[in-house]
Amino acid sequence: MQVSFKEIFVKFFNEFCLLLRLFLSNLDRFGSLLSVDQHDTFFRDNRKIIHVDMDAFFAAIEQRDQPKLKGKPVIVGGDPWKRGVVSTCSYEARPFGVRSGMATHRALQLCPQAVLLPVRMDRYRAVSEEIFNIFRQFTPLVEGMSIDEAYLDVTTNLKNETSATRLAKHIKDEIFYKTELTASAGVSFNMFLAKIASGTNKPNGITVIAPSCAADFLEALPVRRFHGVGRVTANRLHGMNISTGWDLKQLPLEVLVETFGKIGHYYHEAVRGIDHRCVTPVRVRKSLGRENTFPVDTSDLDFLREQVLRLGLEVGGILKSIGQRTRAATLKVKYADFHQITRCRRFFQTTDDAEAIADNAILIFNECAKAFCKKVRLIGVSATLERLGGQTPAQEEFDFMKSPNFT
Ligand code: TTP
Ligand code: MG
Repeated sequence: MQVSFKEIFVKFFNEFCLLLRLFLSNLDRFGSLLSVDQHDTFFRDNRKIIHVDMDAFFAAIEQRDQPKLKGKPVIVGGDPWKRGVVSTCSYEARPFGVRSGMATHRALQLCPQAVLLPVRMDRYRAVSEEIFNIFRQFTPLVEGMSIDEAYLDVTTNLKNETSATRLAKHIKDEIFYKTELTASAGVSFNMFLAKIASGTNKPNGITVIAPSCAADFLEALPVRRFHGVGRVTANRLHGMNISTGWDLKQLPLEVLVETFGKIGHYYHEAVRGIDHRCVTPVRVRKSLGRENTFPVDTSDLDFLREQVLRLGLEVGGILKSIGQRTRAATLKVKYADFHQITRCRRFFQTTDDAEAIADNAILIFNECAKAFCKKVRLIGVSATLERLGGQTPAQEEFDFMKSPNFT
């Protein structure tokens, strides 16, 4: 009996499909055999992610170190007479309207009985290290986002615990046992949802967004709470009569991209609970920036231009010294009323030339300066770091804004 090539091919193809189906239905068992990269790819949509964020981190450490401050409004921040700003405050100060980033002077007007303490960065860094060591007892897949927050991929974990919720409780308990500090945790199947979850029930809470609840949760969520939707975008959305996730979901992708540019793709996916990012233990720094808060607000354009030039040269110098190149420079301007703008300009090719970076920053400054309507409080210049493969990150502003606090 003669067997044709086609028949052999079909037989092999069927066998292959069967094996593939068997493999996919047993992913859990195969998981432990996979490398970290393969693990991330295969489990992308079937993962268990925990986001942990410490509560009132700097202030809570101060209250722990000085028990007499427990239960009292505590503000950690800069000198009100030197235009200092609030780094954070204890939950007792929050009902008075005190917030991170506001002028300390204003915060003390809102809550005069608050105890004001200076920032002790070394102390907070040491506690942060303790907390990250605890995270790594549960999984090696820990991605730190700032001094007090991290994502943990616990799909498989060092405790062999199948419930991510139980694990989150265990992590919180361990943090409290070792540091006497509380944390809030969010549990879900991707990073975007885990982050929203951890902020839902603060302080000292756990929120779980299971796959079956994600759509309802996101549809009811105010747009302002979507990570990446700032005040300006939220106002724009409200102007379009869009105030919840459900409203946002009704907008077609084309409209979102037309209205908001590239970030429209992100909104389209986020509101559907889609986020394929993997928890990456070593986060590559995306940008490097320097900024200056002036002793008095100013609208002196020559002075401001000189500052931009100086900051641009400084950033370029650091870039060269660490052997990095940049593809874009960003200018940040904070007005006297704390309203802030960032503008980015790309180079034709990557550079590490300090003068080119400074020139680019000046060009942006000259374009923006025409529209300066208020006095300026702070000005900053940052360079987007070149990534392997030559890609420029889409959201470099986020890193830029964070860097001054954590460097
Ligand atoms: P956050 O986690 O944003 O704030 P928090 O931990 O104080 O309070 P929450 O319970 O809402 O999470 O930031 C962590 C620390 O980073 C914070 O304690 C102080 C510091 N920080 C600044 O220095 N400047 C800032 O603008 C912000 C937002 C934080
Ligand atoms: Mg926090």
